[in-house]
Amino acid sequence: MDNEGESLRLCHFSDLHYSPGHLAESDRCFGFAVEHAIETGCEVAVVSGDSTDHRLDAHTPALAALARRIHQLSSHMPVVMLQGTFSHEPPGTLDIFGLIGERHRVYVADRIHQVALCGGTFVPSVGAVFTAAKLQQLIVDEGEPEVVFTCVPTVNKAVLASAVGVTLAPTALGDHLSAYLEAAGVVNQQLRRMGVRTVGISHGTVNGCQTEHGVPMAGFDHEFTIGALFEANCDAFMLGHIHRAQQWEREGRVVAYPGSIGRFHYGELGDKGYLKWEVSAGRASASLVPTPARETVCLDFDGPPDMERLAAMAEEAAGKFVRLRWTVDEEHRQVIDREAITALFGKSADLKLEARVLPAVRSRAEGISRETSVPEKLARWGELTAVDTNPLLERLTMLQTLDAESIVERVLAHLDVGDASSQLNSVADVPEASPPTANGGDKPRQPATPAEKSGMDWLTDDLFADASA
Ligand SMILES: [Mn+2]
Repeated sequence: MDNEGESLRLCHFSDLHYSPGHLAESDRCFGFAVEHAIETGCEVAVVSGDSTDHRLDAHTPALAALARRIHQLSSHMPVVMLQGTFSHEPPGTLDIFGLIGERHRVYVADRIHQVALCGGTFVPSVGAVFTAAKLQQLIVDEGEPEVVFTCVPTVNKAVLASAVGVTLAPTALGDHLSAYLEAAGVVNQQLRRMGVRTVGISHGTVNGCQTEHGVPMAGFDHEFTIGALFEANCDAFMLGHIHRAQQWEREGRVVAYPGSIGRFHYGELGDKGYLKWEVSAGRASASLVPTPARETVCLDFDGPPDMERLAAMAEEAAGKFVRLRWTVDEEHRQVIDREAITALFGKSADLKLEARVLPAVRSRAEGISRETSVPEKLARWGELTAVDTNPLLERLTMLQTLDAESIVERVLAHLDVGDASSQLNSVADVPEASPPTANGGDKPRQPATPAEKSGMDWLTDDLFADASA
């Protein structure tokens, strides 16, 4: 049959991230998408990587749920599943899906190669691309393919690094992939001339694309440039990995990410969904069909949350997933009533409270560290605390210039002088030291130390005070 002008309807899902934690979100959204694709007459399905979120045991309900959806799809159309990020989808995870096709086959693409879909059968290339001879043979044996896929699953950077060296690996990856895409481009151009549709499938980052948080991905270690992808000469290039839907068009050919099937994190921008593609030789279009992804609301307060504003926001956040963040100084952290806030958002699907407490930073003596000598530091401290530091400076000089014995002698000498003057100054305040005369026959206490003699108290009086001052 001749495909020219006739378009094939493909459904393209990506980043399903099935896991116990995401099961409800993944399955509500992927379930919706699968049913929608079947109802609206899609003919071929593509899952472009990260079907699972991490290593899943065989008995995990999430794995069974995913298998059920793939099985459901395969009762209506052939399915291609591409290997995604290794940490999300350990190599080998997809193998089992190759066994569960119902009326149609489920094809697992876990190496760089091309594969033709001919009358419902997947015929893979032996090497990285089809040779001209093999293509001729294929058409003779099976008839003209409905579509030929160029598959570029996640490349294991560790393997590449061991081959080309760690420093070269990041850029070597891009170089290797663009060399491959160029080679595939030659074959795809041939196919187009024959009127055969060509579709690329890959999982990776296009330099300059935007993440789900609106951050542009710019760097030299990304897998692709948009130019390299168009070099592959595919009518449609179906991408996974980036969770935000976006697309690029050049001369009727389109490269697109559907983004993740559901909303797995707070603050993700834009609609979630799957892409419905119309692909004919030399022309493609993709439109996003939104899935019922959960709605998230992110509230941020610089300071304690305003309860009146929160009450108003809570009304609108009914049924949604709410994340409330605030930043407060340490001394205000007790002001926030978490229970009252939780009560306000009782109608929300979930409430996540995240407090950021700023530690109190007090400068004890500003500028003290800039002074170079101890006397200068002391003087600075005195300035800041309004303390007369002159007496302290005298003592500091003593400590710095005299030995312990001389200091003691000096102090004692002061105290002896003080003994005389204390008769004038201290007697009234220190009754114990007053002459024991008319005290009803009590035995007079004998002053035992110079301090007691001078009427001073070891605990409270300044024994070093200059008594003559
Ligand atoms: Mn992903």
